Amino acid sequence: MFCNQCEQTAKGTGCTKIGVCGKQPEVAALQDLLIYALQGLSQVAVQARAKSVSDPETNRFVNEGVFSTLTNVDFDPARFQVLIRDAVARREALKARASVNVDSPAATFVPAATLEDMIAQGEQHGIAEALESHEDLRSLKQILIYGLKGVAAYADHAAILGREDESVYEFVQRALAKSLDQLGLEELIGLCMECGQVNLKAMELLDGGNTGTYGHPVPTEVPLGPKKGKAILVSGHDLKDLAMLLEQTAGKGINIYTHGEMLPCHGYPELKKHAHFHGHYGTAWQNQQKEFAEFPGAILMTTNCIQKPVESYKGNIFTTGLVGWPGVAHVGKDFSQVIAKALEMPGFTAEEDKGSVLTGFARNAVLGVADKVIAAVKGGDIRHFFLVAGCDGAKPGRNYYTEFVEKVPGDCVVLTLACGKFRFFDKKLGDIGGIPRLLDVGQCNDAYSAIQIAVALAGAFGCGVNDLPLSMVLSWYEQKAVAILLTLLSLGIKGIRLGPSLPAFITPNVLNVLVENFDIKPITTPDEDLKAILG
Ligand code: SF4
Ligand code: SF3
Repeated sequence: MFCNQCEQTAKGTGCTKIGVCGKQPEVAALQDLLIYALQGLSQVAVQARAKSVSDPETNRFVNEGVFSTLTNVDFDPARFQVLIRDAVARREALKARASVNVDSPAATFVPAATLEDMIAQGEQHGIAEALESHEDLRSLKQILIYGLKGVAAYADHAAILGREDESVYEFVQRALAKSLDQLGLEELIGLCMECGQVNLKAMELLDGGNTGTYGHPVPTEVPLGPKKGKAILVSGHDLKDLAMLLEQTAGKGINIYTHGEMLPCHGYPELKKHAHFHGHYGTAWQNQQKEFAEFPGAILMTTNCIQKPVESYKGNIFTTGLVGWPGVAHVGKDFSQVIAKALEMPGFTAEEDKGSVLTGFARNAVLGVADKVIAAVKGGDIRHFFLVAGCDGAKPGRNYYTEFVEKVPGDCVVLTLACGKFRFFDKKLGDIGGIPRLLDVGQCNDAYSAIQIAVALAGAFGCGVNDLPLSMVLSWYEQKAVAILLTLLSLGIKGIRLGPSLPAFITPNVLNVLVENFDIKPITTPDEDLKAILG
């Protein structure tokens, strides 16, 4: 196997024997084969679109397939086998429907009859040498394909809430199809920038879906301690799954807790109205084996990031949607099995006070007090804003982000989003004239919200985003972060600090291009970086 798509890749170069994430070589091969099948399907879809044929179901299928290969989503070989066969069946159906004839190897590939032979096929279509032999061009193709995984994830979440846009599907398929061609440096850089723009659109669609369905988040205090009683823990990113679970558990004496990226859900009016939507449990994804083992109720995983469940809770955890782990019960949108498990389990035996955190500072809430914020900046009360955002992960170097936030001077405000916030989310940083110094904007996809806040502030100050007293200190782990980084670069945002380590798939030459054009830099130490930013 070879996989280098995430930040924890083995030795900082690539997982070759087994994934550090727990991905088995056969799953890696099947994921590669699925991408290949989707590239072939996309070649056909591009030709079909040229004849004004676009199939809504196929469009959604392509994104679901791509999303399934994102880190920590699906580890189940059986599910990939089905997706690969489905991709080929849809490809042939689309050829017939649009009367197109594409005879490339990817568009005519036939999956082997057995799982074993499919795995062997997958090994021929890896993301490494087979994709492109020139290392800088391969680097750019990997950036593009990994970025597409992030776009597909956000677009899929948005589609679940009824928000779709043909331009997103068109790009994902065009880029997948093109990734099989011989492309030059300029063309690949252009596609990566376009991927960033399309990701902005996907995040906008998702923002519209989330706020349009559940209202604009409002500042909300979320308890970190449990309530006495039966419990269900919901992890992942999917608001609709949570909403359905809240409805299905109403009046059943079960309290619902968020985990990881679901924390910001507490701020949405249509979710927080449920009296049994209690609080938040645990921290980021990489601590789940310990934290889930101690949770006395059922656990529902709605998207990434699932980790290998340990025996002690394997019978209590359920997956839904695109998430999968072999041997873990996969449920649809009827959560009766999850509810039955929660009722069977002891639940929390006593109430415990573990303090609270604030969430709900998405664009509407922050821009609602924009006058106050602008006055505080003009009056010198707020010196600088830091967006300390991105993924969490297991590496010790990620303490940088905790220390950085601790060391941010008292006249500066920290905006945060995504699961990296768990490095500092419960710090009491106080406020500046009533404006909290730590503002949780939301999930990773709420990078859209943070961008809107930055654009509005730039408008108010009559300057560009790069001229604002704002610095971005980002952490990455999986491919949604790649997509967000491409979005920020495509918006011309400069001087981003990135850590904890740079992606293995970026070659020195590609890094040079990024440094020259965007002044992107690796994090160093909190003291040095703060000094460089604030002087
Ligand atoms: Fe390795 Fe990350 Fe790929 Fe998992 S997703 S196999 S940890 S590079
Ligand atoms: Fe975290 Fe997986 Fe990236 Fe949504 S939950 S940010 S790592």
